[in-house]
Amino acid sequence: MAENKECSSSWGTPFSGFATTAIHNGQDPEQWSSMMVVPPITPSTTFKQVSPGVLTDGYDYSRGGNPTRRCLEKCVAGLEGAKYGLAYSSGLAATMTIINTLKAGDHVISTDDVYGGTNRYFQKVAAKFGLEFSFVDFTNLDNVKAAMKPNTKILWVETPTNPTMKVTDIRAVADLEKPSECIIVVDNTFMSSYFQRPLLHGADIAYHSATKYMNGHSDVVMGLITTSNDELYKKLQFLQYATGPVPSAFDCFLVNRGIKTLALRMEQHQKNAVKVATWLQGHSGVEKVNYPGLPSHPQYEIMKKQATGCSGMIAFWLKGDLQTAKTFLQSLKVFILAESLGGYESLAEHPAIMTHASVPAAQREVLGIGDNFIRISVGLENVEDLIADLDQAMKLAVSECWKLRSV
Ligand code: P1T
Repeated sequence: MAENKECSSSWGTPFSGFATTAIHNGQDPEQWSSMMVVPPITPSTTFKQVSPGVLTDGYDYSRGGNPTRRCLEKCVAGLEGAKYGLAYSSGLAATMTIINTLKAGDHVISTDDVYGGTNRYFQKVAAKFGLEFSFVDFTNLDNVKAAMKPNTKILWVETPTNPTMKVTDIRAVADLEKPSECIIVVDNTFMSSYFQRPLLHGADIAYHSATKYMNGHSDVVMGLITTSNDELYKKLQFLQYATGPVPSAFDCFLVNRGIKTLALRMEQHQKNAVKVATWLQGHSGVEKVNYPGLPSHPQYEIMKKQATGCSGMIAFWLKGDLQTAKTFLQSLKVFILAESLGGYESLAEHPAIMTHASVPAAQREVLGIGDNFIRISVGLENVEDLIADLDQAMKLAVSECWKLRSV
């Protein structure tokens, strides 16, 4: 994997190392009169003005800006090697804000295999306002070229994809011929800034559902956007203020704190996931495993080129049917059967019934999100316990499957 080194931000001290940036960027004690080492939670919604319109530190009302939020926004900008960072009240609020930069008649080409909520927002909400969406498989860029139109304004790339873990070559997308105003958004949720920094590969926006790895503790819902494009930043900041999907100061404090251990957490997620994916691959009850950190993944070489490692997300297909999958998921004792991902705890889910139920059934079938498809988020527990848990659930699922067949 490529080396994970340089970070810088025009918003804070540029540090050369990722962990140093995560711990110090935007956190300078000098910004507070009492020299606090840990940035304070600033719940105040409003700030006293020196005289009408004359502000101290640029704050007037917390929807427009808040000191705790600003610390987080600076920190994440540094992590992505961006000039600017912006925080929103959820990943989908950040999605909505990016889409709000468009106007009726504009066209978006999206990765076909995006998070179910992103698909639902595009097709069931944004499309109502006259925006047009095409969903294509970005693993073959001929599909993207064929879908391109003069009014294409956004290429929405989720890589790896949620849930089947397909990988897109970000640089190759950036090199495509496209209309002059067309931007590339990369949903970096599954990688975190630690393993992949899309702006360095030509993307205009790096996006996160910070609910996942960036926070890492499954106790905050938040979206983060970074960009180095001045004009785009102004639009996104204006929309943050004008439409109001902002996170609370407390949530900003928590995510800013979660980021301090991002490097350590991601290393351990990866170590555990490589062992779990390898074990799954060797199991007779498993039909196929998609983990981009293993050479068996179809886009492993692209992954090596553009990322410094791989997270705890694994997609796999059981040999069996819906009952096999249900028995497997219900039998897990350490993995928790729940939506979401990227926290310290291991989670498992059934995308067709849970996170991707809103994807039209025909599209789910094409994507391989079927009855026997499982997604897991490998957490930070002892990996031996995780494998033992999968093993006992697999035994029960396989025997259930045989029992049903013999009836
Ligand atoms: O849940 P929220 O913070 O609004 O983020 C939406 C989102 C955007 N992009 C990706 C790749 C995501 O995975 C998500 C949220 N995903 C889940 C809740 C899930 O279980 O897949």
